[in-house]
Amino acid sequence: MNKHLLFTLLIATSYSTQVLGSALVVFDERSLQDAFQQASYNLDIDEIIFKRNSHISLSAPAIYSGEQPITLTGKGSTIDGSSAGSFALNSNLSAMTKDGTLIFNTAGEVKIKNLKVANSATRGIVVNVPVDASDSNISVTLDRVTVTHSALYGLHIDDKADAFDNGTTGSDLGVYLKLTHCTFKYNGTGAIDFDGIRIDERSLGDIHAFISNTTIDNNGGDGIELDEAGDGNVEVYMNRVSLNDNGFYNEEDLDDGFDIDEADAGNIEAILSNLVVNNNKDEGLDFDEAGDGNIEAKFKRISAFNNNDEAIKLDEKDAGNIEVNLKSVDVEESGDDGIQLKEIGEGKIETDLKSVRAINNKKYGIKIEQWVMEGEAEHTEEAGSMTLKRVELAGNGKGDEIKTNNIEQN
Ligand SMILES: [Ca+2]
Ligand SMILES: [Ca+2]
Ligand SMILES: [Ca+2]
Ligand SMILES: [Ca+2]
Repeated sequence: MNKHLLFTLLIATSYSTQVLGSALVVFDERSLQDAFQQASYNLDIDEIIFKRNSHISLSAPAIYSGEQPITLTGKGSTIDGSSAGSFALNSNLSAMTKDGTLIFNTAGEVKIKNLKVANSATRGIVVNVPVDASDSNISVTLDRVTVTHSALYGLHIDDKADAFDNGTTGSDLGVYLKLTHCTFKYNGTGAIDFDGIRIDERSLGDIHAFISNTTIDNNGGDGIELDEAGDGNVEVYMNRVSLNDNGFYNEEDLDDGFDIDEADAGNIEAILSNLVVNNNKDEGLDFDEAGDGNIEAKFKRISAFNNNDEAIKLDEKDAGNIEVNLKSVDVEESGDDGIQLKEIGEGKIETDLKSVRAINNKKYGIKIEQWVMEGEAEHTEEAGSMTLKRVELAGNGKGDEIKTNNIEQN
């Protein structure tokens, strides 16, 4: 498209939207909807800039379906999504909807800065991965973004090919998520099983999540769930994150602070530091790995108090090992074990605990079990190992020894 034609087109279609180079300036619903539409067909538009501290109520979802990378520069603005779409409850009280307040149907990079999305009638921010997308991974970067009081997910990145997900159909791409200085609170309070943050990654591709200085509290489902199936890993790095008071919405099946489900080939690799994980209604950290692949975890300076089930639970199945390194980890007042590591199938556990405290947990303070088949009477594989330095257990319901199966202390 030549520049003159583009200019004419922008003038013709943007009576309510200001144009600033390759960016559009928005301040109300009409200009915002306009900007999303224009950016969806005009590859030259790569940024939508909000007038500082705008308050915009949407009466319908704003949908971006362009191919190019897009940046939303919020400048402290708030989008109210209380009238942007709706959902239907099905018979098991789960929700079906394609709606969200801000929807991005794109494999282009999505960046959002300094914006609040509040009161969404369905989901807050949604990124749908096109099923035929290829090239580079989906990339979503949020900085100083707050998503609160969404009825369903706060943030949803969806790589499932259809709503009747059979667990494996999705794009060949993976998902890269970066969150800095973000807040996800009070989401998932309109139907069961909706999380503050949810990534569904299917078919080929990894989930890479980098999250720092972020608050993920008081969400009805899990605070954050990373759900990966098909070939590919879940690789997560968190620093200075709170995961408190999540999982209360469905009393029949309560939810966690942080849930990872990794299936088929691939590892869970988690480096977590400076986390507070309190008062979640199921587990605090609940990581499940199945199929070929390992759990590799390094946790440092984590406190997890008063979670209703285990504070930290790592479960590895089928071929693969658990390698866990815990340093300055404090688990107290859990409703089950404080820390539970369980390895089933071919593979071993190697664990290194330094300055770990497990106090007043209802069952074991620490349980580390390596099996081929859970409950087998005889050990048929080489024992796993644990290395302990300054490990303190006290007041735990089933005693203050570490409970093990086929683990030798170094
Ligand atoms: Ca994929
Ligand atoms: Ca996998
Ligand atoms: Ca495995
Ligand atoms: Ca094993």
